[in-house]
Amino acid sequence: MQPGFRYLPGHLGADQQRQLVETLRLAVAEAPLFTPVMPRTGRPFTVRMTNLGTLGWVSDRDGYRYQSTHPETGKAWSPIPDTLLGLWRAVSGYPHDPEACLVNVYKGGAKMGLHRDEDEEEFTAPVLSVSLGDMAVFRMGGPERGGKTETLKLSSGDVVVMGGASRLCYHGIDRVLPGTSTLLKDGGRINLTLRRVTKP
Ligand code: MD3
Ligand code: FE
Repeated sequence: MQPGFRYLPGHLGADQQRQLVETLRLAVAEAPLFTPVMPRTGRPFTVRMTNLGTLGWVSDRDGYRYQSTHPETGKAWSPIPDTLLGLWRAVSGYPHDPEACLVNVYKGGAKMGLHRDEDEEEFTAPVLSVSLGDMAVFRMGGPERGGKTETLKLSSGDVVVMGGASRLCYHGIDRVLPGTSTLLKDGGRINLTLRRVTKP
């Protein structure tokens, strides 16, 4: 894997995972999941999303961007819960708090194609990912599209920190493996990514 990539398997225990899922249920009640569409084509993502924090990532026909309000309700996103802020402060190595927590929900055959996270202004901050629910096949490449890639299975409770050179590398989710976790009653997977968007 690339320098700056840190894999913390099982970093969150079962109780912390259950507590996070409960917090997310409340957050989703305030800021419902939406289906983003690709810029220009309007092709829907297979992943549904919402956000927590002062800024949230959205994608629609006009493009990708961060904004302070939910695209459908127009309301501000709920705050990032203290447990996630504590996790960021403990493992990010970055001296300012995250502004965005993107919540990706994978049901059925949902997946995420190879892409780079480059809509932020602050690339010296890592992206921190938390996996919940069914296992996923995560694919990680290098800084150029078309380069060599490798895969890693991400399980519920795993934390990944993408800092340094890994921060701008291509990555995606090939597939979710059904029936590999009992955390979510209806199955599927939730991924949280904490991000610093603006330069402090
Ligand atoms: C490597 N999410 O939301 S998390 C995304 O599991 C995203 O839902 C995936 O890619 C998911 O943008 C993967 C792991 C991850 C997140 C950000 C990265 C890996 C990364 C940024 C740079 C390099
Ligand atoms: Fe990404």
